[in-house]
Amino acid sequence: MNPKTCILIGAPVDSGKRRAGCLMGPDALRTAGLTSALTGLGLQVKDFGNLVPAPHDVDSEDGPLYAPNQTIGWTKQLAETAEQAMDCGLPIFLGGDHALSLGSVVGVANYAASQGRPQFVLWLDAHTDFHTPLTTDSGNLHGTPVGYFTGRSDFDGFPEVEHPVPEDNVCMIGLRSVDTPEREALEASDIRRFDMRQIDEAGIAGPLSGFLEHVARNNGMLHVSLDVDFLDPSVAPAVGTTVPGGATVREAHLVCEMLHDSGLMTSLDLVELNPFLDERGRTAHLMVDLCASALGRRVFDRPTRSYS
Ligand code: 6HN
Ligand code: MN
Ligand code: MN
Ligand code: MN
Repeated sequence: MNPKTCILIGAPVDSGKRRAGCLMGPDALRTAGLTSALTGLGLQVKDFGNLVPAPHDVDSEDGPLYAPNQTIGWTKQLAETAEQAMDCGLPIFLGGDHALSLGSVVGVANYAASQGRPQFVLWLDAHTDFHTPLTTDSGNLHGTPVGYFTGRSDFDGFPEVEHPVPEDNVCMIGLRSVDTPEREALEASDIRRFDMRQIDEAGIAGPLSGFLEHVARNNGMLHVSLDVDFLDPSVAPAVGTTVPGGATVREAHLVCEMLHDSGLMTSLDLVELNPFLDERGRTAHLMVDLCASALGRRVFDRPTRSYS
């Protein structure tokens, strides 16, 4: 059953990298019509407004990491809010950069643990975001959320991850920019990963179906994290980390339509939208349309597919 209530949680996180602008993301998604797109599908929508980070020490400018204290403040706030919101419906985290997923995923995983259910994560991104604070070259913490929520070490000062998401419960699709330390760690892990070449060769539906079957067999809760740069920059320019050769509009919609048909998605991040880089709102509108597909918008009805 798909939940009937969506909870919009604005998370104007901009501390995950140096280039500013993602703080405008939540309001751009609202301006692009997110609420009416969802109510038009017969869903209830509650908007929790925009969060602020938990109190934190001021960041200095000379460390190897960019703005770690601010990201720690966001992680605490988001983890708490995410866990609470899971009781009210399907939370949609409006980013904000991808550092928000350090908090959103930990929060939903804590909730899943409280229900005695396993947490799964679908990572739709050009990047793996599997760094730790010690392996990142850029010092940008938006490149670390998967490392954090799967329980990698060296996240000093961050809240302890009580319920790490098991590697085998994580699936990445869309990859085409992977740093060497990420590649080495990933190859030694059980994380499922599909780069763009595999999508070119086999299509996107097969890898996704296989993962959805895995989620369903385990009665899992499924968090989906959609980074704007999953999409090709020609259709989604409003992101600081564009990488050519990304998903097409139809590939992305198909993923979202299959997610809806599966009935498995229990929470969603829409991240990395930088409205400062957009062209007349086209990226914001595309993200809203994808979100609508994930929540049931379709051209024609078709039988619901059940995975097991
Ligand atoms: N994202 N691997 C690069 C870095 O700086 O660590 C890029 C990270 C991109 C982050 O996709 O949200
Ligand atoms: Mn990302
Ligand atoms: Mn617990
Ligand atoms: Mn990315």
